Amino acid sequence: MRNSGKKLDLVLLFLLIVIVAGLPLGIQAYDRFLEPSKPPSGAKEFTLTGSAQRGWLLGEVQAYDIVSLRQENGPVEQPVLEVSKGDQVVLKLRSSDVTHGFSLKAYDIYIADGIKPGKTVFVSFKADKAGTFFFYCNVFCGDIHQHMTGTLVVKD
Ligand SMILES: [Cu+2]
Repeated sequence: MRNSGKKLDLVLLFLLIVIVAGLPLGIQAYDRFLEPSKPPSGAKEFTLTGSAQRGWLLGEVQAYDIVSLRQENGPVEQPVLEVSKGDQVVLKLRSSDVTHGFSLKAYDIYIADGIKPGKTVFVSFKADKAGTFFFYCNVFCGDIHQHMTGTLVVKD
């Protein structure tokens, strides 16, 4: 009886180790699974991940970074994207928490149904106007919503 109890403990311990070790791998695989398609080759690609605490974060935020991101109280990020006139630009828009939105008026880009966590919204356009343009979140997402902006610089 005692012996079988110990065996059960070992089995449970083993299961726990498998779960703890396997979870990050599973999350990574899931993140890759969410990535639907490759952007056109030669395009300038940027990933912007919306955070209701930190604004637009440049780059990918993995699922396992999100918990620490929520605890951090860093400055609001306002990224600057630089491209050259004539470049094809691909934006990969993601959210790390709540539904965000995206608007880049100068290029008539307006994401109407939001950027939801776990989904990637692709925006592709040709940067045919030189100048400095602002993009922002167009879905109210919390305290920093008004500051959730960034800049696109298209060099001539
Ligand atoms: Cu937002």
